Amino acid sequence: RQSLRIGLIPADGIGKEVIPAAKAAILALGSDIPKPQFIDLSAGWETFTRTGVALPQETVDILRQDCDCALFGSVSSPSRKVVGYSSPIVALRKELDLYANIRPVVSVAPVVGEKPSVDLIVVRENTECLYVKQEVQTVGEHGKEARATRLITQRASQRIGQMAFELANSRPRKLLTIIHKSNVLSITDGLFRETVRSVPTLPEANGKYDQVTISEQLVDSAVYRLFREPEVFDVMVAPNLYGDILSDAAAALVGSLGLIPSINAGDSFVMGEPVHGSAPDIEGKGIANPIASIRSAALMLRHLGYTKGADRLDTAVDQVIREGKVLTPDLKGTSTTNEVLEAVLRIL
Ligand code: NAD
Ligand code: K
Ligand code: MN
Repeated sequence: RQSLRIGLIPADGIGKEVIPAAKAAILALGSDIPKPQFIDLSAGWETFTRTGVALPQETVDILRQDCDCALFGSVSSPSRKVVGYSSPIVALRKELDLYANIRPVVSVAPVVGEKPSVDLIVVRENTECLYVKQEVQTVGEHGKEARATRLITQRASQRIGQMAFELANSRPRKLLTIIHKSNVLSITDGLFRETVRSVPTLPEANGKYDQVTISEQLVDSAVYRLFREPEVFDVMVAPNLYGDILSDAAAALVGSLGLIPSINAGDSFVMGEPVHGSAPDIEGKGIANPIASIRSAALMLRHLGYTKGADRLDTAVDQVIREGKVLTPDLKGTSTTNEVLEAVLRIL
């Protein structure tokens, strides 16, 4: 491959501060990856207020036709209903069929507040559950009533299950925990649980996952356990909403959301994205932690097979964390986004 075409969608808030840092880190990899070519694309709340559309069709078309992969920052979605607005990241995941959200949470050093020996991956289903966003409000006998559809399909559960088994099988401990709430939601979560459980018995599995130990845990007690003994978890697979919540919770164990990367992965496209949102409380101050985004770039490159480039990014970031001298305020440091980036670039 001659070049690597990377769509950049910083979107809103600190996304605009951390995605440029990821870009700079990728550029520092030199010949360890094909020559990167960046394509700036718009989406988000600001785009919506400017143009009336949160996810321009042009952005989707360019991602599909002209990009090998993409990096997404974060959107500022309002908590109230705004006519015509819909979260562009939720839409993009569906448009590009990025059905798996893979979120590794790993402790690398005793950063302030960090629990040692956390080394887990949350595999979050990325296209359905309550995120189908079919909500209605009606008026009943006792006033307003709001309902939401929670969609769980065999197809989506099976492919996220396959992704989770693949990941678990590739790791030393080979442990997969299925997260659900089937004791209450026996039909929806029941289908998810059953379908994931049956992945090793599919003809195409063909004994591949024999070494994987399967366990399961109800989502509420999984959070409890995550806080008490996070070391018991290896790969956790969950429906969309539980996966979202679990990964933010796991982030707290290793010090900050500003450290946690993800990829949105499908069969033909991958988009790196820090797990955090647009962080309006620190936006514009230049103190957002760029590490989640740099690690997201590493995950994206690794997914594409550029292991050397990915390793270099991860090693540099880990070293900065371990040294503990140049850290942003979320990690009790006093450094800026740019100072952390500079420290990473010096190592690179
Ligand atoms: P958030 O993740 O933006 O922030 C939670 C807390 O973590 C804040 O205190 C913030 O300052 C801190 N934080 C997050 N990232 C950080 C970083 N890189 N460095 C330092 N500190 C960091 O969550 P929120 O406050 O609940 O949501 C804010 C907005 O983000 C909302 O509009 C929400 O819709 C949006 N959001 C978007 C995405 C996405 O783009 N996929 C994900 C989550 C939230
Ligand atoms: K994000
Ligand atoms: Mn989230």
